[in-house]
Amino acid sequence: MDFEQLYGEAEGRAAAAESSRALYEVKTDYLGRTGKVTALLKGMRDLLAEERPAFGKRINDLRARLEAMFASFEETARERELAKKLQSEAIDVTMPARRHAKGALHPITRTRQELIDIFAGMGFEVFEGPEIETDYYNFTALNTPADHPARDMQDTFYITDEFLLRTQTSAGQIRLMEQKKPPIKMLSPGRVFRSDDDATHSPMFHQMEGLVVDKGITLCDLKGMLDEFARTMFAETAKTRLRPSYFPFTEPSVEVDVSCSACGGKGCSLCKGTGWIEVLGAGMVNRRVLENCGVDPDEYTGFAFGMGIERIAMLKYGIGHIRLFTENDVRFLRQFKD
Ligand code: 2NM
Repeated sequence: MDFEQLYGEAEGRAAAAESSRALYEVKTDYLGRTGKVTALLKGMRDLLAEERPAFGKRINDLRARLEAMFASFEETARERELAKKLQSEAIDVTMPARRHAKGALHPITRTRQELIDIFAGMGFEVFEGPEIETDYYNFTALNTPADHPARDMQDTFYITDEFLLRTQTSAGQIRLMEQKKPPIKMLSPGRVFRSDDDATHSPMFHQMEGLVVDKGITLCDLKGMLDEFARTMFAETAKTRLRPSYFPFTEPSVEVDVSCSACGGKGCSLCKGTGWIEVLGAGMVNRRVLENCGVDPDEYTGFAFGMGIERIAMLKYGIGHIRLFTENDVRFLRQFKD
């Protein structure tokens, strides 16, 4: 067998191979376990002992040359295939992108976030209590006596004699006040439940209650904070007005009106000609509520406030019916894209 002829033939076939795979087959044909070079080695058995070393060396040289030759063709094939793959997978970055439909935050989520941002800016911490509460945290601790109308089965969704769906987020504030010593400055957003249903009331709605307890807190602190809130939430020129009211958990208690941002206080259909809109309830925390939480009312005082997020959103965006928030009509929801 002429080694040069064998090498030439292998090189010719390797050059003609169109892929790494085809090249591998050619290589196996020469250097594989049953290949032509391996066959030459096996043929050495028929040689005379003194001829074997020289012949063996020639085969090894041939094998080394073949291996180098195949390696070089393999390298070229790999480069060629990579270039082809890169070309076929190339992305035209100048092509216009497909349009993505963008959603919008629900107006309640948005209003809730806006309120949290305003109060967080004043140093309030957010605390969310459980939606299923006990009669104690929802009523008793909040100085709501057993014969109070708010306890009536008609207003509250009771689960058992002891458990109920909270009617106000202040239930959770009591839990925190029991655990944490003043100073306290917390904000409690969340769902509340009341058996109530008309254009402005829904059996589930969202509340945002705030509580501040420290030494020397007065109604003036409440009024100042409310003015700041009204200016940020409604209008730079907004003012607040306090009217006497009653809540079992505060004494004194107040209703808070904000000057109508639609007419600037002159009187319009939104404020029904009064120039004022009722926005929230508030007051100085009743000393009996502080006592119930282990806070000494002779050392500490506090103010608290509560508002319906739906009500705030309805005022801010001019929404006429509370049910619009839960109907999920996209024509309504789309209007809140920013
Ligand atoms: C309101 C009105 C007045 C209130 C009271 C408390 C607590 F936990 F300190 F007792 N939290 N929120 C409160 C006071 C809520 O909502 C109309």
